[in-house]
Amino acid sequence: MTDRIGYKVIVVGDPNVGKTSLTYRFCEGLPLGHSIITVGVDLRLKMILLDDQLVTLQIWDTAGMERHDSMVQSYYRKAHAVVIMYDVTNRQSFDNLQYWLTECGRFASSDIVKVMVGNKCEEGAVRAVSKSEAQRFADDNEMPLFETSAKLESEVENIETIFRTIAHKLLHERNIRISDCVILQERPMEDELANCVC
Ligand SMILES: Nc1nc2c(ncn2[C@@H]2O[C@H](COP(=O)(O)OP(=O)(O)O)[C@@H](O)[C@H]2O)c(=O)[nH]1
Ligand SMILES: [Mg+2]
Repeated sequence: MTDRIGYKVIVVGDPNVGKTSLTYRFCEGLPLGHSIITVGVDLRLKMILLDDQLVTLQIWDTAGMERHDSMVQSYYRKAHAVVIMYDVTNRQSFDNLQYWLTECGRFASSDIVKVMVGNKCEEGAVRAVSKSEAQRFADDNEMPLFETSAKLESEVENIETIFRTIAHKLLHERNIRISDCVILQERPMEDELANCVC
């Protein structure tokens, strides 16, 4: 094993698509994961072993503040990757993917790694978005598409594949190597805490 590497991964999408469920399913299933709860953002850490490298993923979840403007910039700042989520049973959440891509374009680094995730894809779910339509949108925007269900225990491996794909792209395609916990030490929420009314 060589050096330790850390990446900031943010999860965006409409409220209720399952962002928290997905990150919780991924991070809390194994003993290495733990959460840090802050105002407006839940930050979870998860270590994975990728080609003999220990990679820490800092996964930022909006904690229900998806449309809270003052949070937006620090949320996107210095993110290495973004999971753009919709709910396959909710048409509006798919139609709003363009909004989330635009937000990424405004606030995130231009070379951010993007993956698209359609959630709530269980047997018997009443689909509002077909896989082929979602695939077209993903292809047009150069993102890999995953369909999953954060509700199902059996999807743990599939969900892990989403995050392993991200880490793999960052490490091998972009060759980005950030030493562990650099971002955590920056106290990114300071400006927003000063404005917080709670
Ligand atoms: N059927 C189904 N429900 C889900 C799934 N993931 C999340 N939910 C439910 O959808 C609601 C919103 O989930 P949450 O993770 O809080 O969404 P967020 O607002 O995007 O963070 C909750 O009632 C979850 O139990 C899923 O894969 N399938
Ligand atoms: Mg949430």
